[in-house]
Amino acid sequence: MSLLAGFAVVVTEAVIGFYKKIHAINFGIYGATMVGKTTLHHQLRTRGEVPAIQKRTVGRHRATRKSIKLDGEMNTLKTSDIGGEAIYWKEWAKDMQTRKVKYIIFLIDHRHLDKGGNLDHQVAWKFLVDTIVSERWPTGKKKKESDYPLAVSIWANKYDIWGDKHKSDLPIEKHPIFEPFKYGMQKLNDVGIPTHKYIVSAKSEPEAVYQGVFTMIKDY
Ligand SMILES: Nc1nc2c(ncn2[C@@H]2O[C@H](COP(=O)(O)OP(=O)(O)OP(=O)(O)O)[C@@H](O)[C@H]2O)c(=O)[nH]1
Ligand SMILES: [Mg+2]
Repeated sequence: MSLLAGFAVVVTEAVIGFYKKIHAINFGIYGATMVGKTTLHHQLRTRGEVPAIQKRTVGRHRATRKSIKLDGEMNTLKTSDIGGEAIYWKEWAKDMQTRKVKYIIFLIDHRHLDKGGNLDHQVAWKFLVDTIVSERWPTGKKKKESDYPLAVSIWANKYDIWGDKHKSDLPIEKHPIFEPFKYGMQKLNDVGIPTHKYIVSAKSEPEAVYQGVFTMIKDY
């Protein structure tokens, strides 16, 4: 490669890098209380082991940017931490509407596997899916094509806790932890929104977290 061509490559890469730094992709992170949403936000902000979070999130926090790097590649996300208790779910809808969220991560954990009667995730998931597939926002405003997300991913979090107890030889997509969410995924697919499944430990696996985010951006 000539010196000039080499210089052009360096400049192009710098421009792409700069663009990716200032151009943030809107992600929405939702899920029932205690699933690990605040933990995931910490992991996106500072790579490493996240200290245990004691406090429940109240309401909707201002959206902030997080630049994440993986294998020399960079992406900048914008996310807002919102409480998972049912009284805050309307804030998820507001977050999607005001920021035109492009990618959604719905976090779950193993509580429904441990206790079949626990429906925390299923009820929250139904609310989320109904809000997404609806032709109108809860405010009554009609949605435009650009108001729909590009993809929705279910992340089964806290693998470090449940991985051994709920071992499965099946591929990730077939793991029983995702079973109750099938119908909702089908509803999303029916309106043209692709779905994705992922297993992770947001608290202790930065690499897996970043890989999950990069996969969503690349594949959808
Ligand atoms: N072992 C383990 N614990 C986790 C993981 N992710 C989150 N936790 C713990 O789960 C608890 C709840 O995590 P949070 O991040 O506060 O959950 P949240 O979804 O923000 O909860 P709300 O704010 O109430 O909606 C905390 O004690 C975390 O330390 C994980 O991957 N592994
Ligand atoms: Mg929280």
